Amino acid sequence: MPMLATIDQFLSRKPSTFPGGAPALSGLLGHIGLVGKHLANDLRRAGLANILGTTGATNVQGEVVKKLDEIANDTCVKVLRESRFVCALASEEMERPVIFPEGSSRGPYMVLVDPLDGSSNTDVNMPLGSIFSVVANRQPGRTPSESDLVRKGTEQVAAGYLLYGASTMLVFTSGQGVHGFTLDPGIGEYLLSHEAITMPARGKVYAANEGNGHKWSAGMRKYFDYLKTPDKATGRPYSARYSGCLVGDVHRILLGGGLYLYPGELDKPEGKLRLLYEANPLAMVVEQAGGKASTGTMRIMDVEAKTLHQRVPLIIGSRDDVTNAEEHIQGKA
Ligand code: AFP
Repeated sequence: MPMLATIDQFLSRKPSTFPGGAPALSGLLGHIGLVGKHLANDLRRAGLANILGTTGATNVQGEVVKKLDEIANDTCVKVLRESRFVCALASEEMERPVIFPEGSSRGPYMVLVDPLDGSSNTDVNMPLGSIFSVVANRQPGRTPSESDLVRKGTEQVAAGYLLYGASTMLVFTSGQGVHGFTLDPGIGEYLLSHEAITMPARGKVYAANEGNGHKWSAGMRKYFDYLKTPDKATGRPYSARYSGCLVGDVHRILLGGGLYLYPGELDKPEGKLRLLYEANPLAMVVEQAGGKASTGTMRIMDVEAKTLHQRVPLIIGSRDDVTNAEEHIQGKA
């Protein structure tokens, strides 16, 4: 069996459209991967290291902060502060971004992260993730401002996630397909396990918190009735698969098809999920695998970015399933 490629070996195989080329992308992913190695190590021993439970504080989202949320955010800041590729970092856990001190060698990339996605799973040993979005400083060498980080999804130059499941994976795109690397804890290296992931146009599963169903529009509720109505020809009813971790659910759908929905609610039309470091990066990944990501009425990556922590309804997954959901939401089905 040939030796599985590392991220650097894989990226140097073909020309890269990433600004700065394959070496820059490989270097940046190497540092994001290092965040993953630290967090995978912490999570594996979390029950032994008194790092379960909450800190007692609440974050900018008004959510109770888990000890592991704080550890994950600190790890992102510490590792990316030392990265010569990164000049700024924004995070779900920080009200304002960190603009790293100017340095001649500091690179033009700005990273936006959800350091620990699915934190309601931390204390019950269920899947967790980290999500990252990368945009380029519009004026390399000039110290960026917060507004330089608030960008449309179409301006991302790379995006992806780390999945902390039975194994730890790094899945990313830089606009040239979606590729998955699995961490081999024995050698501490991410090795190519899923090259050029493509999604089926339609799936058999859906992921949503149906406990919120009474807050949804009539069109959305009609779509869920559609999903659960038996019909052999269209493979219905679909099965419900909701893990409490967006990364885990999207990873399942990326490999097997289907869709994840966190709709807007009648009293909260913007929904729960954050545009810049949850919806946009996963939208870039899913689109690059042939899928689709929508608010229900428009493409996620075309949504105007206005504030760092803005929320957006998210329907993401197999192309035909998302289109079908949109038609129900818009009253066309
Ligand atoms: P947390 O990271 O705050 O737990 O939120 C997780 C998440 O953003 C996403 O990973 C889940 O799919 C979704 O929210 C869970 O939300 P509900 O608890 O409202 O179902």
